[in-house]
Amino acid sequence: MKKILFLFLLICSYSQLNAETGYDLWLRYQPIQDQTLLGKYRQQISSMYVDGNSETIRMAREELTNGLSDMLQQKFSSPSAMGSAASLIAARGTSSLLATAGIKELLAQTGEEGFIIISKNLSGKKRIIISGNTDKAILYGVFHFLRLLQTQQSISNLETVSVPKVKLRMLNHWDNLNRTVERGYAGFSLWNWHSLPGYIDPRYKDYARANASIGINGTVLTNVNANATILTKNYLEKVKALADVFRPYGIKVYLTARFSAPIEIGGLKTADPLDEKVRQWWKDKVKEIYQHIPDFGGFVIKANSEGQPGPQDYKRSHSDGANMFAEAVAPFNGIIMWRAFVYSAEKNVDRHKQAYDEFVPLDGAFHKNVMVQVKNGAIDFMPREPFHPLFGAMPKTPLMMEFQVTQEYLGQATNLVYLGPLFKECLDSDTYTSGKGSTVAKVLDGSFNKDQTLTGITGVANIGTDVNWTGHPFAQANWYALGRLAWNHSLSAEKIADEWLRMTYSNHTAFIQTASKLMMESRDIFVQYSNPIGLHHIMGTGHHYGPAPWVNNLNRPDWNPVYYHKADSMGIGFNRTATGSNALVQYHPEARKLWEDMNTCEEKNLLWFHHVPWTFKMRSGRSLWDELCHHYYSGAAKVKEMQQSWANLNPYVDQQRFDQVRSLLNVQYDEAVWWRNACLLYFQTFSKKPIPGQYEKPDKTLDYYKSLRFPFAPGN
Ligand code: BDP
Repeated sequence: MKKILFLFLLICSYSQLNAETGYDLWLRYQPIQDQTLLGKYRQQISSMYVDGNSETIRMAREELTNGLSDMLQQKFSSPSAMGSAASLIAARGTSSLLATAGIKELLAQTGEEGFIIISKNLSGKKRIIISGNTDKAILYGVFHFLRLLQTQQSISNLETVSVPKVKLRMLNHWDNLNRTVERGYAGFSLWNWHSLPGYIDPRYKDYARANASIGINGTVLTNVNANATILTKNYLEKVKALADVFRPYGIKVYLTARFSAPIEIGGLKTADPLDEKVRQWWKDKVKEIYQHIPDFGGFVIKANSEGQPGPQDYKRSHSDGANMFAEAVAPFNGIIMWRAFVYSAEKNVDRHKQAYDEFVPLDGAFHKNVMVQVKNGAIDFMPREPFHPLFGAMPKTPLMMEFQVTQEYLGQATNLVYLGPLFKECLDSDTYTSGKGSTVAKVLDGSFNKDQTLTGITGVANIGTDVNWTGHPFAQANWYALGRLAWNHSLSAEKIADEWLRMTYSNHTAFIQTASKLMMESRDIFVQYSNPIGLHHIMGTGHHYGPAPWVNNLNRPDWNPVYYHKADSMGIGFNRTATGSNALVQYHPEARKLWEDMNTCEEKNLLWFHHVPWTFKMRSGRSLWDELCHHYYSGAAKVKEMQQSWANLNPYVDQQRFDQVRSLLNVQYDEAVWWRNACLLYFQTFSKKPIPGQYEKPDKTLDYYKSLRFPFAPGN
């Protein structure tokens, strides 16, 4: 009876949680409720001092003051007189305050951005020291320290040394100058170009704070499908205004460069990268940019891809193009990220193979300040995709990972899909290119090339003007995960989900257990009801919303879903073995072994690499057709379970965010059933086999699903 009463009171108290919009992301700094813990924290942090005067230090001080005051519910400040008396000191290693701290050796390991957080006896008093070699490092340390409190960790004996594994940790915004966002599902672009530079929306600062809190240090403001107007004087002043807001948070600004800009805004007749006038035009343009933004990061360039102009228009190579830009930005320490996302409809070659075929011969031909930016897989950010064969295949060229945080192919903003497991699956894949254990992550971080100075991970942003930034409340976790993994690719997806949940919702154990499971399973569930067993690229045309495996009438064969699933009366799947397109040959023989033989191929990628008979016996004992039905039906059924799990979490979540997730899970269920029914009814026209009797039959016809249209679907 007592127990029930307690539970009742607990539920009452939780349901009074204040409504939240989600705007604060994971930086909510909620008052700590656990009185024992609060007492301990208050004792350990009785006073604080942040040493220094730079803008960055001011931001660190502001964050620490606000964070501690809110969480510990007592007023904190950082009085300049206090200095050595404080129990929490954040200061550079060179600060006189830390002269006797004995941290030199530690700081020798942390480079420019890494930090330490240690407990130490200093002048007879136990203290917590946050330190690094730069102000930016201290800012990162401050955010990390706040996270320890937010996630209710012990701060008794701290000995953290944290150094980012890659140098460039970025977001790519696919934002257009008219504020639409290509593949954006969270409203419009944050960048209000029209009111910039005069009006600085406070949101710009909050954007920078959020990024700095997870270690992101670069942002590409514009769409890869670039518009040359961003490079005109008017717009550069606007870019400068944003760069000024981001700078104190350690974030550099980058732009996309349209290859044909010399013609479009420069009045030249050509954009040939070997033409002297063109080269000079870019040099002048770059100089102008640096006059506005002295620490401008550089350019991302999509060239000769999906209709974008590029060097091949002039019979020049990708390296000719990239090196022209590299030369222009080199005097200012700028870098070029040249995208490897290229495939041509004219070539009758499996799209999977084209980037590798074009780029591997260019290994070693790029200037030192060029990175080749490679998507995680060879096709296109699919729900599940083997790692891109370029990883490990260009040992002389630094490769930048491009993940897609925005869920173009993973349920957009209506489906709860946590991408941590997807990112990790790719990062942990073994390329075998420098022996066993040559994971994609190690290729990226330069483990196999001592001379590699540029390393990086970027993600296509999922951020827009929606009040909660990302549309789906749980999509915030994907932004968070990208940053955390870019900092430390060896973190597990579980650990990241756990941190995010604690900071974004609640530290309550019952909440964490259920919500973490929900997140960790969500990506596999999405794959099951949309693209199981290695199916890919079977989504709706243009907007990419929902299923449309039947589409076969697009201009380019490699844009048609039928090109990818190849269903016929015999079976289904893309034969990429030696008897088919032989894309497999692009992988190291050891890596290839996972997939080469239909009988031993990992089942999750089976149809990616093989055309498999409908009657093929799967490991479950079922035929391929029955297995396909099993996946589609159990995937949809699991969304029902997700709904139930979420319903149980009502006591721990404020009503506003709870309701939004609940409603979206209802939408997600409907969409799962739509994927399931549409795909199975269509594939059944080839397999000619019944949907096994235990499953409820689709209540709509294939024609109905084919007739659906979404003229205003977002992000298109
Ligand atoms: C595809 C998107 C398209 C992008 C392209 C790219 O559908 O909008 O422009 O990738 O990465 O997945 O360039």
